[in-house]
Amino acid sequence: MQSGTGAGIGARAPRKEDARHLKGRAQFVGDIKLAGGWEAAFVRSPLAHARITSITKPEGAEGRVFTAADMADLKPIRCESTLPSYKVSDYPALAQGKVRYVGECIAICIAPTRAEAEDLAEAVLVDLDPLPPIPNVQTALAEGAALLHEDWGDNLFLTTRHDGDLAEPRAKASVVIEREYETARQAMNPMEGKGVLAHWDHKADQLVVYTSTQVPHLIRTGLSECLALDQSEVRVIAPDVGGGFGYKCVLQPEELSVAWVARKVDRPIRWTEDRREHLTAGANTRQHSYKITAYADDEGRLLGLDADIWVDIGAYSVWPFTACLEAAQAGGNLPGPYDLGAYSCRTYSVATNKPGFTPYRGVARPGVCFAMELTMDAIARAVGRDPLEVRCLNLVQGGAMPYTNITGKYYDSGDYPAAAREAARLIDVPAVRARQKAASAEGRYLGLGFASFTEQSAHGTKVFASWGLPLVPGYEQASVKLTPSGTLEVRSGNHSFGQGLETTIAQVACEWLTTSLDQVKVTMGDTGLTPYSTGAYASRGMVMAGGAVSKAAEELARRVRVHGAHLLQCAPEEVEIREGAVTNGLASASFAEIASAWYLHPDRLPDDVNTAGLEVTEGYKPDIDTGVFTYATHAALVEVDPATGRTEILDYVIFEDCGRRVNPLILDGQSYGGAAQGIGTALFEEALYDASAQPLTSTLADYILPGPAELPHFRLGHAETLSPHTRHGIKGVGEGAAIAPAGAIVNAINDALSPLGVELTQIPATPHRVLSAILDARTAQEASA
Ligand code: MCN
Ligand code: SMO
Repeated sequence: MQSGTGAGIGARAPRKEDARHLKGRAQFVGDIKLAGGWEAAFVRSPLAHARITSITKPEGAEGRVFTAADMADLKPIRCESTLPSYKVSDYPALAQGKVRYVGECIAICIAPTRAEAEDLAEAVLVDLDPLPPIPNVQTALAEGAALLHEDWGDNLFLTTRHDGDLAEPRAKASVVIEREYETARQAMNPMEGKGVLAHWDHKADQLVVYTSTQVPHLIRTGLSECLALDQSEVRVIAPDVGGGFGYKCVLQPEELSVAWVARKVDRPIRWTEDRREHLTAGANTRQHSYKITAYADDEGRLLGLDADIWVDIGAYSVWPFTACLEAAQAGGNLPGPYDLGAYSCRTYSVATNKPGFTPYRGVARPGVCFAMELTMDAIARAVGRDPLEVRCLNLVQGGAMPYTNITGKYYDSGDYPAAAREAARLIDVPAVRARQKAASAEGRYLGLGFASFTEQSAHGTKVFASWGLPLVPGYEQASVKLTPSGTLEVRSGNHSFGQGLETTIAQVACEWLTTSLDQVKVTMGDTGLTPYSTGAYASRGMVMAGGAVSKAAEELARRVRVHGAHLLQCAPEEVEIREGAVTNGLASASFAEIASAWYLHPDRLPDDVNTAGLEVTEGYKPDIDTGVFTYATHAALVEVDPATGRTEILDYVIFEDCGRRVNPLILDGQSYGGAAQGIGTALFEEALYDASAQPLTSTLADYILPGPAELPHFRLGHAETLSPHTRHGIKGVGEGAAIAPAGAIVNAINDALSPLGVELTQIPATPHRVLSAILDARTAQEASA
């Protein structure tokens, strides 16, 4: 590789996309204006579980209100899976026969403005015959429960089993820890809600769909399947996207309805999700329950683990990740970064009257990390040892790498205990303990907590195939070209939606072509202009799109050297690329001169010139399918006010290793943003439902997001162990920081409140929950006194 402008891998460069965002010049779905465009509003179910007995359209609204009966030619979203025991739930764009959650779409109404469309929606009369609601896992699994999908016979999407032999741990354990843990349902709350705008382009003879998505090529595949269009008849464009977080990596029913209606009425139709729609119909992630038995010896060495995990999936499988993903990930990731002798686990993916489960930053791992890390601390307390020492004893040791864990995950590289010790060093454990002691003397409650995890990133074909998905991601392609004026163009079918890929894939191209970042034009997210990509999720963007750009840029650099050497009248071996030019040390040919020769003056190049030209498309996959594992330890120092139950985070440290860091500035942002979301999971966010499965948290006054005042000043540390399996040794890390906060913070709360005999096992640790735990502990102590 070459050296040059300092814009390559490792540069702490400001993001290319920031200028337009800061100036308000970005273009989101809501900003796009198409002549004759109308807006859509949905009639949504007010009941969680009911049969639809009739729908009456308002008079005079012909051609402006559509129901499932109008859309007989539209196929439902159907997620097949090859996993045994899995049951398929057809997810219609508009409810058919019955509704299965509050907020499910029943009709789509269109009008010149959103306000008129909403008025129309209010005038649609829907008669519903209520069915017994299934608000939670307990009701769903109870004897004689009502059925969400009648033909299933029960309310289980899927059960999985990992049967290990726990006889030895049971016989040898001197400590047995039994715990139940609960995590709340959440909504993801990207700043920009979902949005979609569709129209039929008669010149291209194509449905053109602008949609706020992480996965434009996947949406094209999904839309064309459901609309029975050839893929060439659908073009999907993801413009600027204001955060995805997993919410925007699946095909949504509104996308289907809008596309169908736009084609039907032959005019541009747009739907923009509002916050209330998001908080109700989009409240669909994170909710797990755990029952765990851990067997340890008297040093705190974990000998075996037995677990049951329930996931509250909601009503439908989302495409293409299915209801299988969350529980499969939970069961596979519970052992986390630990070296564990025996493991048994059963998972239950349960259908309830709530919106269907969508992956959210961390996918299952925030839950399993919470459960595992609280269990680690419980073991430490039981054997009377320091929780950090018990962690380091149990973590896969650096010398054991690469390491295949008990669930078959292949940890490619790194030193997990070193990261835990570095986190401890950064938070300064002796100073923290002294501060805690001093505070305690004043009647204040300070606590320290740790959480460690691994983040499987950029996993490929075999892993996704093993989850039985209807569609298996594997590789990635990208195009790189020198324009006639000698600037660089990068095209990727992946997308940049806040995580900075637009800048970092440009940096990867600069690594080979040593041009400056503002000389690179990046085109992403348009199926009409980019090679196929399944998109950015599962922390795969940097490894996959970065790898493809790197391969293409390497080949382009080779061709540029050949042409440049010819212009300099020397051999290609005698030249190198430096600062956007080819040089032999004596003279140089600029990219502009080389491009000009190729495009406009072939007379300057040899007769037998390689006609492949200055445009290269290359494909890439890492040399293993099992993904590359980033890892981290988080450490939190908190103060809990026993009078109000409020927790304040006094200090927060993240020590992380994601292999080669492409842009350290962007990565700091990934840590801050991820950890902020993790703190929401730990302390604030909870989509609540009542006994009839009515959502109770439908505004941001009820659903509490952490703001700047609730967030600590994060302190970060890094190791950089290159992965042996990816280009440049890069590992993915986009989800990581969201995984550990709940474990670290609740461990810190439990440490703070241990003098009161409190052990919290449920998140979010709201003031109400903390206070109740304190009162319960006091009552229990008084009863036993
Ligand atoms: N990066 C880097 N060096 C590395 C790894 C990553 O510089 N070694 C940078 C890259 O800019 C990359 C980003 O960090 O784009 C995240 O890296 P990666 O792990 O490859 O994740 P993806 O690009 O696939 O992005 C998706 C990921 C996921 S799955 C969720 S969920 C999430 C996340 O990223 N959603 C986000 N981070 C987000 N950040 C923002 N602002 N908005 C979202 O919606
Ligand atoms: S939840 Mo991220 O889009 O994998």
